[in-house]
Amino acid sequence: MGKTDLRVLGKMPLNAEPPCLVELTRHPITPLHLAYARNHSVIKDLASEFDSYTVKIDGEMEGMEEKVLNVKDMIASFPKKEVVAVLICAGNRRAKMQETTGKAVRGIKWSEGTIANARWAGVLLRDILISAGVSEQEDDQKGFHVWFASNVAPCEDDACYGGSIPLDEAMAKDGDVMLAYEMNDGPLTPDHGFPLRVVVPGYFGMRWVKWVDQITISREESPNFYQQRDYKMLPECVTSPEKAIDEDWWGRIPAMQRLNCNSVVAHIQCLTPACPDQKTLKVTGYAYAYSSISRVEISADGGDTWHEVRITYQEGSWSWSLWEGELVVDIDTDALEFANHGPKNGRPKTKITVISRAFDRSGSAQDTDCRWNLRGVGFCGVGVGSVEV
Ligand SMILES: Nc1nc2c(c(=O)[nH]1)N[C@H]1C(S)=C(S)[C@@H](COP(=O)(O)O)O[C@H]1N2
Ligand SMILES: [Mo]
Repeated sequence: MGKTDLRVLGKMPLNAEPPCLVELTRHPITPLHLAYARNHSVIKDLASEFDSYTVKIDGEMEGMEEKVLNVKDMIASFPKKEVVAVLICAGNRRAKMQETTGKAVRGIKWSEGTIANARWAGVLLRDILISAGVSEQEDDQKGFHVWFASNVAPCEDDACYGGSIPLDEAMAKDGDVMLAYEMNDGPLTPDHGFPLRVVVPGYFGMRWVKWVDQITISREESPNFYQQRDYKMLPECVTSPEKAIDEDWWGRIPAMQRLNCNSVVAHIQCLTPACPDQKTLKVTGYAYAYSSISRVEISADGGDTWHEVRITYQEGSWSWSLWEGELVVDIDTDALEFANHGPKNGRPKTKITVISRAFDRSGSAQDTDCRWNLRGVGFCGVGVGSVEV
């Protein structure tokens, strides 16, 4: 699948992420060979079924009639819309949560690479839903949800893959929720959902249903396992899967939907020092939020003082933000020699840790107090990187 550049965390189904954040963040638009793969089922190659591939649309909303849309006709008859949007797994940074809290989390131990900023093209879901009779009146849409399902393969925990989003999100006049058939200016590849996948800019990846073939309007959220029994930030007191079920925590905690505000340190480079007891560090990373990023800050003293960095890339409303900044750090050489009992291999080394935090356009800050949760989802503690100087 051309995914040889990824670190494979699971072969069957395929789950893999790019191994190097320096390489990942070098590209504003993530090239396909660095786009992570997250699957709860086998990857279906539907190329031979393209001509007959259909999406069924139905629902319990007044005025709707069941519709079966052939994908080829759909692509030909609805306007093409393009959007740059970042796709992020809710389990991104799971390993960091475990490392930071010292408590085991359940799930694939993703590092910080389950994120791909891509250019998507497809048809607006809004246009499709209107053609199926969904009301354009906001009042009529309240309380409804749009279910997406893929029936092409059985999944690990359910007969099909599914999820839902609130209908008003899909119908928003300035929204960009789409059924995409292109990624980075080419047709979707089988692993990213060919021939059709849902793209929900600003929402976590599990709602971006691949190989989508069914759309349903309902007063309830999707009953699918991946909406109801996974992808929820359970409270800290829920320490086992049994407890989650016995005390009905899955039923009580809302499903994760919109991206939280988050930042990650990708790389720290030590620039040539101006004087021996000072180091200039160049720090780079990424950040994202539902309402896009307004500011990112870094600190080399554990958060006592923060320095704003430059946003070097941000595109439209839904992309990730790439950032870079310089920090001048004082090194106490006397203390260093003492701590290391004198220079060993030429000169003593010390480890400098840099942390990051982000702010979004709505004024919210990254929730860096982020706690442990059983499934290790939504981790947004400070971004952390370190370098030996
Ligand atoms: N049909 C289907 N759609 C799916 C999934 C899946 O397992 N099956 N995984 C979801 C999850 S959890 C994520 S994070 C993204 C990953 O998309 P990618 O593999 O294109 O990176 O797809 C989502 N859509
Ligand atoms: Mo995911």
